[in-house]
Amino acid sequence: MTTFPTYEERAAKHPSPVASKLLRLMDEKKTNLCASLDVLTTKELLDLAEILGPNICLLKTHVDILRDFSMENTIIPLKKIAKKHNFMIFEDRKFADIGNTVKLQYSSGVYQIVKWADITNAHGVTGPGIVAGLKQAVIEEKIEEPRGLLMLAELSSKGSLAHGEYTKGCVEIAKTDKNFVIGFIAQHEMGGRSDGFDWLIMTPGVGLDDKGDSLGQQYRTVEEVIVESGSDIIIVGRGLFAKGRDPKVEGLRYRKAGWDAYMKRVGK
Ligand code: 5BU
Repeated sequence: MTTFPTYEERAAKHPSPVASKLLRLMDEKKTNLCASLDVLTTKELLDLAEILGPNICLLKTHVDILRDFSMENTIIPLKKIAKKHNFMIFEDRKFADIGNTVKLQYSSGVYQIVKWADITNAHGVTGPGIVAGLKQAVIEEKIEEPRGLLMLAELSSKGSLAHGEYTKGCVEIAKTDKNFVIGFIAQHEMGGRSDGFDWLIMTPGVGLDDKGDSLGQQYRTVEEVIVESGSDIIIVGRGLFAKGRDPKVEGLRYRKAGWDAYMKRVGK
């Protein structure tokens, strides 16, 4: 049977400062829960960040959903809450263009994602130039805090075309920059810790009460994702805060489920 190293052991050896910081805080806080907050207003985002903060390692945003986004009123307070509760921020931007365009999209426009998101992600459809373009934005903007990229290797939605050769191609693209690319958004492990890589696997489409939604989302349980599929981080959205759910209660519940599953996986 394969033995899985702990988050702590991986943190100590990881070549990426972002991955290392995240693995360390997961170990210290005892959580592998990423809250995905698809909400319409800054107030809802900040309120949920404050409530869920103690139970999460990562907060995932889609800032283009917010009606009232601003650096001053959204990002500055969000960063303060992140510092207070010790979690990192992941903007789920899903970049998908040629290197030069994504470089501009990452650094400029209304959102200036490179300035504040510890982690973002990209599709592999345009080839390895996407990694190089995003990395150039980090360098040219002289960002001092470390930044990390996840490649979208697999999706949770029904009928997704991201599988087989496409997924393998994403892994090859990830290998082009071992310090910047920290892992994958995927439904399964992507080659584990072979060839000197230690990919972080983050998995959306996680729900303990529902099987999916009416628009193609498919949910698997925490146990399926962490123990059976070897993922490292569970990404949970509506399971935490949909109408009728108490985010405080659900935050604790998913955190415990995620941590218990991790303990089982590492054999503790
Ligand atoms: P939910 O409310 O837990 O269904 O939200 C899931 C989030 O994860 C949502 O923000 C999606 O954009 C995101 N997601 C996903 O659901 N499935 C995927 O394969 C990818 C992202 Br990639």
